Amino acid sequence: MADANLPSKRIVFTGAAGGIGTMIRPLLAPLYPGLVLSDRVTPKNLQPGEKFVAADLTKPEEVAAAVKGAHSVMHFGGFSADGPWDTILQANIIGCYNLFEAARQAGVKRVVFASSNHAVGFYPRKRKIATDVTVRPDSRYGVSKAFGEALGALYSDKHGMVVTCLRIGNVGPRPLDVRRLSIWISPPDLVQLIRIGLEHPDIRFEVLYGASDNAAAWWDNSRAHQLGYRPTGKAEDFRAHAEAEQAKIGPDPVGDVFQGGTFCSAEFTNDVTRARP
Ligand code: 15L
Repeated sequence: MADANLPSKRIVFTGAAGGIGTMIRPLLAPLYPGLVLSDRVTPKNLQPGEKFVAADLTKPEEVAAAVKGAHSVMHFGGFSADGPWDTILQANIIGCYNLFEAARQAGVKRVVFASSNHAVGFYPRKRKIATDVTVRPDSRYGVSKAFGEALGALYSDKHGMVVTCLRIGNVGPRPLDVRRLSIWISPPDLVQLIRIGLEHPDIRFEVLYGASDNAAAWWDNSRAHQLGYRPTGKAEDFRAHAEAEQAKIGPDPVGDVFQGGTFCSAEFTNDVTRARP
């Protein structure tokens, strides 16, 4: 570990009341006693000993108050699916800017940013991609995640902030369908990646894929492995379940071609053959 005192330092976790926050809070609590949860609303089942500070990401003064005195921030807050432009603009564009800027002003050393596979969702499933590919967002949401990655690069290069962007696939106890066999990540594996972002001494700016050890992976996550990532989740262990669930879903001539699935087919007006590189 780079900093033996890190666990007791203030680490602010935005979006703590959301789906991912709810899954990983119990795993983070014993690792980081200094963790401070943040969201617009108080998380359900807040445990004794869990600290919480309310903050609306669209309000710079609330974000500044939340990150004051923080050593690190895990930024998982914002809108977690595609939505109307104003929703994405407020929560994920303005909110993300407010977070990075407040973090800079507060002297925050590290940010782990919850990016998404939807920043690169228009890559075809047939292609294996590394983390240095040009972004190909599949939605306004995907664009907002690419924006967050770009902000992270700016604050790293210009201000020396240590930033790790996790292009998260789909977090949960098991893959939900055939697409998720390629992009699933278990909660403990996601926590491993967060720990790398918070603790690894050699990081300046990184983009890593948030995926478990999936045989059907579309992503080359060798950089994460270089940094010590050893995922234990294997999507193939759940193939029968994923295929059974897939059988309940009809074919999607657009979404089935691209990594982003239904995020690609939603509002699609192009010809599939033209969209495919
Ligand atoms: C995401 O980025 C979303 O936050 C999540 O709700 C899922 O849709 C996931 O991607 C996915 O692609 O399965």
